[in-house]
Amino acid sequence: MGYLNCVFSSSGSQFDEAPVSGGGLSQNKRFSYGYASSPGKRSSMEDFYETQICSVDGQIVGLFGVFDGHGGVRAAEYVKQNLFNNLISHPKFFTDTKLAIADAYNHTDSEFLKSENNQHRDAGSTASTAVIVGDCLLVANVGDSRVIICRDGNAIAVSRDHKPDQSDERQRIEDAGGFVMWAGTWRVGGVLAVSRAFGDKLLKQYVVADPEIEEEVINGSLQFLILASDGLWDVISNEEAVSLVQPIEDAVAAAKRLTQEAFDRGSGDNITCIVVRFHHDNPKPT
Ligand SMILES: *[C@@H]1O[C@H](CO)[C@@H](O)[C@H](O)[C@H]1NC(C)=O
Ligand SMILES: *[C@@H]1O[C@H](CO)[C@@H](O)[C@H](O)[C@H]1NC(C)=O
Ligand SMILES: CC(=O)N[C@H]1CO[C@H](CO)[C@@H](O)[C@@H]1O
Repeated sequence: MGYLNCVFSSSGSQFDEAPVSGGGLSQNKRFSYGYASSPGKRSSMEDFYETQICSVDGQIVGLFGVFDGHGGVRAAEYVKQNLFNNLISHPKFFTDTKLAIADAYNHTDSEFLKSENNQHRDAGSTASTAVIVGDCLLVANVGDSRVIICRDGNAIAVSRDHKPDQSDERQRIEDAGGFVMWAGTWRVGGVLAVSRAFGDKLLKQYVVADPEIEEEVINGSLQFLILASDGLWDVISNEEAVSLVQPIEDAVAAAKRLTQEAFDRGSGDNITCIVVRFHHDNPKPT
């Protein structure tokens, strides 16, 4: 287990009516972040998020995640509380970060399912995470909380939404003996509108927590990163999000602006976003 010293950590607040926001700056000043979260026009909040800047074995690591729950808050809250701890304590966190991420997703899901024994309603959650280690950005996701980056002014999606009507996802589900059915939207087993998730015990054979992982180089062309729940992406395109954030230097103000815009456009869902800005004018750590 690595030496761990978390200097800043924030929590998703479950039943807050008003939007919450906040942010921070890494000690080496190479990146800053802001988050904003609003229950939107519905009454309960099932979006959770986590932001941490930690020192693991003396190296600064950024950890950011958005977890959009369904069927209650249990899965989203569990993933928020455990996923990053499981990740940074993985023996291969530095030497094979991709493997560590895949293992941490799998392990966290298994442990959550074990804890779910006496529940009669299935709970599940998406997870989209961004991990900053040195000059490397690793984005992983299950579900539809999309992550995009802005590189040289261009909006680039670095996660893929896991929807049951994606042909390869549908094939994977059918190969496992499941089915995809239209019920207002395409749903696994006629029930669930995402094809990968944490939890969802009854659909687990089909709805896996196996993340897709994308690696990006942090260099002068990488300007910022946005992670958000579908409450935002339902009403704002990737390009619009980049245009909105680009002129706003302060990451907290940018996250608030995005959330407000989604709300103003009538998003009826929970809205949560995290903006991470990279600062290239600061010296690299030695
Ligand atoms: C997840 O872990 C279990 C053991 O806990 C293992 O059997 C399974 O193959 C793993 N799945 C993936 C996708 O790594
Ligand atoms: C940064 O990395 C990207 C993607 O790997 C590459 O296309 C680009 O040329 C690099 N830009 C700079 C300024 O190093
Ligand atoms: C306040 C709000 O929008 N709550 C919703 C958050 O998202 C979950 C899952 O989509 C809904 O079930 C909640 O009603």
